This record gives sequence, C-alpha cells and structure tokens, in this order.
Amino acid sequence: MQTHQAITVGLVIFLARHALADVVYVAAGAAGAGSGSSWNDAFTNLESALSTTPAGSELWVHAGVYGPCTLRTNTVVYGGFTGAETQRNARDWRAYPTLINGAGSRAVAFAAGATLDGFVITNTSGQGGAVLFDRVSGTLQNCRVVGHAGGDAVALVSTGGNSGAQTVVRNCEFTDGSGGSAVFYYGRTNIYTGPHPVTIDRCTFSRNHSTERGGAISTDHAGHWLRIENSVFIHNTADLSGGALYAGYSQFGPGTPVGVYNCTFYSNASPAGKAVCVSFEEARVDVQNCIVWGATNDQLRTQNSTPVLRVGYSDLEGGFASTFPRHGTITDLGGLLDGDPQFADADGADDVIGTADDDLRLTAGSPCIETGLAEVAPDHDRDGLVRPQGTRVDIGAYEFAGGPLPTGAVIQVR
Ligand SMILES: [Ca+2]
Ligand SMILES: [Ca+2]
Repeated sequence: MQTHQAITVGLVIFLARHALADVVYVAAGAAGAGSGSSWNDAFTNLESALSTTPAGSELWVHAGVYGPCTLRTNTVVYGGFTGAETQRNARDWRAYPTLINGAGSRAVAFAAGATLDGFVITNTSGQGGAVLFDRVSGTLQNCRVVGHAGGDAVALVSTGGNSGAQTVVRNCEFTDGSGGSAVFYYGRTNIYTGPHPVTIDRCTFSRNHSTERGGAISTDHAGHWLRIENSVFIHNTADLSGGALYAGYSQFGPGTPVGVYNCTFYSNASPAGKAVCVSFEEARVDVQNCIVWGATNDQLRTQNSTPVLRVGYSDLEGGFASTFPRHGTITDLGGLLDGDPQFADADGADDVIGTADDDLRLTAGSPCIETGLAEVAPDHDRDGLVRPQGTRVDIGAYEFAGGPLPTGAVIQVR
C-alpha cells in the first residue's frame, strides 16, 4: 500500500512538473518565461494569453485576479486551478476563485464556439457588461456573476447566427445585479435564418433587480427556442414587470415558445407579474413542472396585446385563480397544485431571503414530490441528480432524493 501511494505521489509530481501537452497555462503570479507552457512559465495576463495562442486552444487559469478579455473561436478557458491539478475535473472553482474584474466595464466578450468555465465575474457594468455573446454561440458554465450594475449582465444577442449552434448557460449563479436583467436574450431571427436555441440550465438567480423588466431574465424577439430549466429564482425584482422573467415579443416564431421547465420561483416581486410576465403579440411561454411561491396573486401575468402563457403540473401559490391575464391568454394545462412546497429552509440559517444559505430543496411530505410531468422534464436536476428519483419526476428545480444530499455529493457537469 505504501509503495502504491509513493508511486501515485511520484506520478502526480511528474505530471505537475512537466505540464500537459496542448494546455496553455495562465497564472497571475507566475515569474517564469511567460510562454504558457507550464504553471511556472505561465502567461500572467489572460488577454495576452488569448490573443497570442491559436484559436481552439485550451487554457487553464490559476486562481487569482485577471482583467477583461475577448475569447477566441473554439477556445476553451477553465478557471479555478491551484496549480496542483493534473486533470481539469480536479479543480474546485468555488474554493479557489479565478476572478475576472471588469474594471467597471465589460469583462468577457465571446467568440463562436468558445467555452468559459469556472470563473467569478465582478465589477462590471453596461449592456452585456459581464458577458457578451454578439451573434455567436458558446458555453458559459460554472461561473458566478456578482454585482453587475447598469444594463443587462449577460447579453445573448442573436446567438448562433446562421450556424445552428446552441448556446448554453449552465450551473451559473447570478447575484446582486442591478439596472437590467441578469440575462437578456435577443433573438431577432429575420436577420439570421438558422435556429439559435439557447438553454439556461441549472442556474441560480438571486437578489437581482431590474429598473425595467425581468430582474433575472428578459427576452425580446425570442423567435426560436429558449429553454430555461432546473433553475432557481429567488428574491429577484423588477420595477415595471416580470420580477424574475419577462418575455416580450416573439413575433418571428409562433409555435416555438420560451419553455420554463422544472424551475423554482420564490419570493420574486414586481408591480406586474411577480414571477413571470409575458407581453406583446405572439409572445408564448410555457411554465411546467415549476414551483411558483411566495405571493398569493399576480405571480404569472400576461400583459399587453395577445400573448399566451400556459401553465401545467406546477405548484402555484393561490392556484390558477392567482394568475393575471390582463390581456392575452393564460391556459391551465392541468396538474396544478396549491400546497406548501415544504422547502428545506427557504431563507437559510441567516433568516435572510436571497443569500447563499437558502435551500429550496424539497423535504419529505412535499406535494411536489412525484407529481411532475415526464414529457417536459430534463433528465437531471439543479444538483445534477438524475431524474426521476422514485418513480416519477418531481415539481421544481430539485428532485427529492429521499433525504439531504450527503456532504461532498458529486455534482454531474454534463
Ligand atoms: Ca438566507
Ligand atoms: Ca421523484
């Protein structure tokens, strides 16, 4: 056994010293040659590393603080390393944060096919000021966007163009944004003919505030599929409409609604549609397998012109009677509940709603357990647990696994 351990330790040291072929290293504190060939010789500047390495490179970025950057086509950039890892999956991006400081402006601009994974994005402002997808598709995952001010933090502008590629925002947290929405999706498809689906999966939106519409997410011209799933919306607010989600025009894509599946909305607020507001002609939103809780009226609203909101297999406080079709139509697809979802601890140990200790997982006896609709459910939940646990999918972002998750539970990142 001791011999085996010694061999293992020796192998790890060997790999760490000799670095991985094809990986470009970036470490703010490196004092070597700056070639990017190892942690010792790492680039110290992220933007310099990106601009001098070929498109399609894989970059590993050491914990530390970096400046704004522009990604390159098909380049994948991972943060959260301590320098000891020999495999990407060995890093802990939350414990060893790699920060991109936007210096009061934009932090990250995407290029087609790029991936940004394992970063904390701070000190940003302006439209798309945290992350901008400007007519390109890419993957943003395992990131935290904190305290964006003014404009929409992440802007997805006609992503995909004509490529048909999909943009994915996965396992990200958006906290304490102000001004615009945490994520804004603009999908005007009369400019770009190909489909450009966007999936927002396993994200948490907390305490974001918009001075207009959609504290967490807003859409405009969402002409093709926008799928929002396994996500938690807690204590987001908007001054005009849609405390968590506002869906505007989708005039170029009737029949291709914004789908909101297995999400949990709690304690969101706005003068028009506390959780969700759908507005203007051909705007269509489906809300299924969702918990919408924290107020007894006007959590789901249709606002102007002839929008359609359909809701089914969801736990809606106040029931269907609490919805507010000011103009347009709200349809009951069946399977609606109005029972206390019995969250584990909705405001957490600090008794403050919207902070990191909040726990919206289900507890035994929740009416949301085993009452969801399989046809629209994702195959996993907010924690990455396979759905269904038990014999039927649950309602909300979390599948009930029979008890609290064990400490250090493995989170699946697909
Ligand atoms: Ca709390
Ligand atoms: Ca279940």
